[in-house]
Formats: sequence, structure tokens, C-alpha cells
Amino acid sequence: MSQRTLVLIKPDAVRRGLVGEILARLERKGLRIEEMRLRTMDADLADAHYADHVEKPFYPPLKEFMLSGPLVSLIVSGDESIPVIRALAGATDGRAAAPGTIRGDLSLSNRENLIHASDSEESAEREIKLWFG
Ligand code: FUP
Repeated sequence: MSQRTLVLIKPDAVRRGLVGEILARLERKGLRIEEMRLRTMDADLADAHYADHVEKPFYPPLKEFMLSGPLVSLIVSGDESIPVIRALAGATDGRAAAPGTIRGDLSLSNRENLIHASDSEESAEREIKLWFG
């Protein structure tokens, strides 16, 4: 079943010149880029995007990181794209993520972990609305 999902290529990836590498992995998998935009997040969007995390102790430094520079927001579609991209991204903590995944190959951090991808159909719908209206 084809699904649409929200992907963010985070500020660390933009700074490190890894946008092309990450896009290439999504494209080579056979996923389709429907929308793509370079932008810098603002505080209100961060609070809305991370509504589940705003009360957590790691949120202030996470917010600072997410606002620290431009990121690439995308709508990506494809068969089962939500679980497929979560698998390509790997575990949250780059130090623990499996080799072969984006985070496992390219991140050594639990915060600066290069990519966000919606974790369910409900969050994909909510996040696509937030980022693309
Ligand atoms: P994920 O779904 O893998 O992106 O991870 P979560 O939704 O659990 O967390 C969202 C973001 O919060 C992560 F991408 C990175 C950040 N985070 C931290 O900075 N510290 C933590 O201990 C956990 C998550």
C-alpha cells in the first residue's frame, strides 16, 4: 500500500554535506520525492513537531540543534514508505544503529542523527500538514 511520509534531513546533515548521500539512499530504494524544501525551523514549529517531547529533559538541546541551521523537509511516497524509511534511518542513537542504516553508517550521536521520518500514518498526516500545509 502506497504511503506518504514526512522526512527531515536535519541541520547536521546539511552542515556535513550529506544531503545528497541521504537523498540517494531514499531514491535508490525506489521511493519517490513528492515535495522538497530547504528551510530553517522556528521555535513554534519545533514545539509543534516535537509535541510528544517538549516536556522531556533532552528537548531544550534538541530544539537548539534543530533551529541551528537550514534543514531539508520532504514528502516521500512509496509502498509502505513509513516503515521502510524508518528501517533505512536506523535506531535513534547513531552509536547503536545498525551498520547499513543512515544513522548507523553516518552518525555517532543520539541527538545529531541526520534524519527524521514519521513513525505512523497518524504522525505522517499530522507532520505533513505542519510542514507543508
Ligand atoms: P526517532 O523516532 O528515532 O527520530 O526518535 P524519537 O522520536 O524517540 O526522538 C526524536 C528526536 O529526539 C531524536 F531524533 C533525537 C532526539 N533525542 C535526543 O536528543 N535524546 C534522546 O535521549 C532521545 C531522542
